[in-house]
Amino acid sequence: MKTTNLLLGLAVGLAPTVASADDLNLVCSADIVICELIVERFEKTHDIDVNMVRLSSGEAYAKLRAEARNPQTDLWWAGSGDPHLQAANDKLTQPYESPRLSELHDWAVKQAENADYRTVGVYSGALGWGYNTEILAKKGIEAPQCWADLTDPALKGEIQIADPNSSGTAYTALATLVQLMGEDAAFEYLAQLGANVSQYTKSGSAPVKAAARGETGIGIVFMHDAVAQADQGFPIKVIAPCEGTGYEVGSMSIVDGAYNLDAAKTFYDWALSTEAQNLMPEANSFQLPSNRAAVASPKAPSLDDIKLIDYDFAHYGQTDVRQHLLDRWSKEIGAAF
Ligand code: S7P
Repeated sequence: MKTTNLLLGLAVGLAPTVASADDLNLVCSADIVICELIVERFEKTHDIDVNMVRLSSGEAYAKLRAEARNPQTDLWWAGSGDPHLQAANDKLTQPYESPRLSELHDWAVKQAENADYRTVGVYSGALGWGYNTEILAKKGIEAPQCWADLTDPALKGEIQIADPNSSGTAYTALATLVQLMGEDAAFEYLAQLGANVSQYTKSGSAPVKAAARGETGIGIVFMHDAVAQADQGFPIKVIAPCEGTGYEVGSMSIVDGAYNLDAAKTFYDWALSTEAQNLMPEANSFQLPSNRAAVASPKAPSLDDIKLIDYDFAHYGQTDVRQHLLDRWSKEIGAAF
């Protein structure tokens, strides 16, 4: 929304509800640095003003849901795929088949097919953790290589992970553990893990940022978020869990009833281009791009080197499945904290 419209709205005491035709109201669920870079570059090459707000994936889904009758958002870019699939299930987002679909990796197209084209994959990355080598060495704690190692009492107070209600990363972790262990065993595991957790953060990447700065020993995050900290010179080592792990298909969706639909489609097509996807490493974002011709950073953890589970996106992106797991997490893990 142009600043003048916003000021006018505020001057007459009204919340601005509609935007002018060449605006785009974007929710961005990746790291703020790439959110800002992608907006800046898009605006440079298009005659569209972008109003961007950064929200974690679970929060973004909740915003779309709250606005369902009067959408204030046009496009939701990035964030882990399950909440995008849930939004698609709930028909909060609308089908769109970009002309660039044929340029994408199969996993990105499959994400679109699973949602009747109400979402699409923009990048991918595996779940793991980063640990602070100095903290663990100082405390004489052996570096955890497996999910099982994280429940070692020696790690009491040394682990951070996000709250899956707000964070797509943490929901990926929850769904991963359920797929690895079965639901009841996963919740038993999470209760044991909880004894070592010092904080459930709102944002998914916050735990490894805290580990990088010496505030905690370990942050359970997407591996590329741990790589970003190591790449900035922090004493972080990145681990892919030995038992296997889940991964995300970071996604993008156009909101059902989007006011600025043409602008949303223009951004959508651009965001699937090599030009846009090649920007990611510039912002220290080391996910694997969905456009086959985009260049993955050599620093991006390769999925071929990681023991991946066959993550069932269609199932864990279903509204009732995600809601059930989140309710159970809140009752058994969050409330006990
Ligand atoms: O930082 C990049 C990234 O890990 O953030 C997204 C994440 O889902 C958003 O954070 P929340 O966990 O707070 O929702 C990922 O899609 C992306 O790779």
